[in-house]
Amino acid sequence: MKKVGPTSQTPADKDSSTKPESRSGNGGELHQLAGGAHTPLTTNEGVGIPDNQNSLKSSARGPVLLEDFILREKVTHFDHERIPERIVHARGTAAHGFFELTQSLSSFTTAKILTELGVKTPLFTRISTVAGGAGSVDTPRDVRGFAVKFYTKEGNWDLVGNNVPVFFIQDAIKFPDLVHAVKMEPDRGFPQSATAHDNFWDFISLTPESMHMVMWIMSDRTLPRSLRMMEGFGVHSFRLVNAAGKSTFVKFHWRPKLGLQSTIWDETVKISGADPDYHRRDMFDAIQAGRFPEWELAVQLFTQQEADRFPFDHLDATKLIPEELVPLKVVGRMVLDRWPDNFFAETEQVAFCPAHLVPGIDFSNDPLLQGRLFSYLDTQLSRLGSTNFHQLPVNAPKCPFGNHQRDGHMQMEQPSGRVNYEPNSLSENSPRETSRGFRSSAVDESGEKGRIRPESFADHYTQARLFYRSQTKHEQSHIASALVFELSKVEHPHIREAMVGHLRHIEEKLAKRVADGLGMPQLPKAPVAAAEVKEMNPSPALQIIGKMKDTLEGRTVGILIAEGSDGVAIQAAKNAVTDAGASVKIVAPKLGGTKLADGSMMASDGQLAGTPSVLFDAIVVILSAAGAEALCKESCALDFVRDAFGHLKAIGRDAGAQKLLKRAHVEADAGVIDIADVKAFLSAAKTRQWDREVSVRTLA
Ligand code: HDD
Repeated sequence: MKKVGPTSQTPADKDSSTKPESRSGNGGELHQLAGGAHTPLTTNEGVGIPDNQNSLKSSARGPVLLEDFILREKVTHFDHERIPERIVHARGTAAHGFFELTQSLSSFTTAKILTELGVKTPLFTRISTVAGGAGSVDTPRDVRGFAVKFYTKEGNWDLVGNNVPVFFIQDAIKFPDLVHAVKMEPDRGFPQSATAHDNFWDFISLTPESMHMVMWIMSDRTLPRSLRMMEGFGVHSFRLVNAAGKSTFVKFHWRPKLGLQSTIWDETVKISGADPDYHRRDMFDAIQAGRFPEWELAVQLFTQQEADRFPFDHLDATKLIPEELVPLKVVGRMVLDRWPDNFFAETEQVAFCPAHLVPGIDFSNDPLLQGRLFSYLDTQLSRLGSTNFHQLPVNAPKCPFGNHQRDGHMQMEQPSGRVNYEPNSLSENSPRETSRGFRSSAVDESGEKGRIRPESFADHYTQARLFYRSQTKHEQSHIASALVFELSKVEHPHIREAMVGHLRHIEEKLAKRVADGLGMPQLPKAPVAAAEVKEMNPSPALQIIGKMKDTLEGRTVGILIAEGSDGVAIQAAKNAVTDAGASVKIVAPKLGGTKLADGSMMASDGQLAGTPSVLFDAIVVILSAAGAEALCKESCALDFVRDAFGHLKAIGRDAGAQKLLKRAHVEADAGVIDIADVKAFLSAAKTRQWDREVSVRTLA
């Protein structure tokens, strides 16, 4: 048989003794890296691999031999590349960064991370969706997980929260039911990453304690524009414990430097198709560009006596403490400034656990939190496969640590010496108890043991009402419309009716809007409420619109151009937008180059058909008459402007673009601006044209 020359993409190293005797060709045109010394490719046992293109065969066209240990090792490893994905929060994006304390809490806690001003504590933050699988899209309507691992000097502290300050259920024993109900239905395997189905709403309609959370998930909070424009919450009350052993309750809040911003439903649906990795890419791009995502850490501190006066029980995770009742105190900042080197090793293998606390911080008796303390460690054992997962670099503390726990699957440490127990008299240096260790705060507990839900947890509607009434009218319309959308996907009428019945306790007008949107002939009966629904003062801090920042920072403006566009106008718009802190992307029918009016060529960042306006916060359209004429025949160009209009975005345009706008039925309004008045455009681009909404869609 004729022997053919080497075909590998990377040339084998210079040692001719490793050259294979025989290889069949697979095309010799592959790009080869320039010669020089290469890291030799080896098996996991360190044996050099001379041919990474062909398996070992009995003859050139004969069967593959079982003795090919190189093939078997490689394929076996590949077969086991995936580990079980997280049962919830499988889809996540993470980054490294630091926390810097700006205001000491030394009178409340001994935790160094909260008392040492100016010290930068390294951290790893993972933000996730909850319901979808690891490969699901970034932008379903879903709560976002917000988990931070602080590598403090006194051990790892994990603050494992969400972008919503309350939760669906009051007791951890209901979590498996909640998650089963929200995930794909077990017989049919759909829907992926969506609450709009019977099982979810069936469970919810039978779980009145979830009504407050329902208001949050139906709001635009679950449609964040960017992970950088979301709040985060520790949800539960925790305790801070000072040197005297005195404890103070605390709630943790993350507040984004860029302010809050969400998308709207129709836009979100389209983003999912246009860029399934929209949020991950946005975070990656921001970090690569040095625009580091940043949040303030704020705390709400309160004593037991103050808690006793709240008109709700702060140990109930379906309740929040309005900022107007206990103000937020900003104590530090988190900056995410480094993308992980390897997605699997870090983002996938990071193991958070609410039980990871440091001295000076302690748990409260919130029964949901208490159940979580067990669940997370347990899940890592099946997900990461070993009790030694804490040794993985992303999970290992960055302070010295050691004990006498030994062995187990994938033990990476190699402890030396005779002693593996404590106390012992044989080793001076083996780990011993430390007076600086974690101490639980001394809390007096008494009462009868039992499976009891306290009376103080019985009110399920007051804070749902508080949330709804605190919203602007636009946000209220979005909540009502989201409920209509979700419940319209529910096949069983009794579930829809049960849900509308609950809404009557929250706000009669909301129930009517939803019933009307669903075409219900009459309002269903409200269920019996377990406790009187009380009035609370509205809390504007619960709005998104009220918390948007008057800035273009972190936003992106898309400029649509075509053959013959005015290069001077494009450049002027580009400069003004970038000066205002936003990024610009040029969109054109062709990627490589567009011939402008002056004959020069301009490359674009996105090809029109694959770069719809849903990817931008505002758009500018600069076209020649001929360019506009040509684009009028392109549905993607018509969608570009029509969607920007429908999604309430500012549209800057020159005279030539008018024709395209007209063909797309884009009406002139306060947000459609001649780009010559670039100041007016910039100011409109910082927000949405909320008043336009009634002209573009019927909301419930
Ligand atoms: Fe949970 C993951 C947040 C209740 C059981 N949870 C997980 C993650 C976040 C949260 C952000 C992803 C962490 C990561 O990025 O790896 N979970 C919450 C919040 C809750 C909550 C804010 C309520 C306030 N969770 C909760 C309960 C239980 C769990 C009541 C069980 C009784 N959660 C888990 C879990 C997960 C998890 C199954 C899946 C993957 C993991 O832990 O590591 O154990």
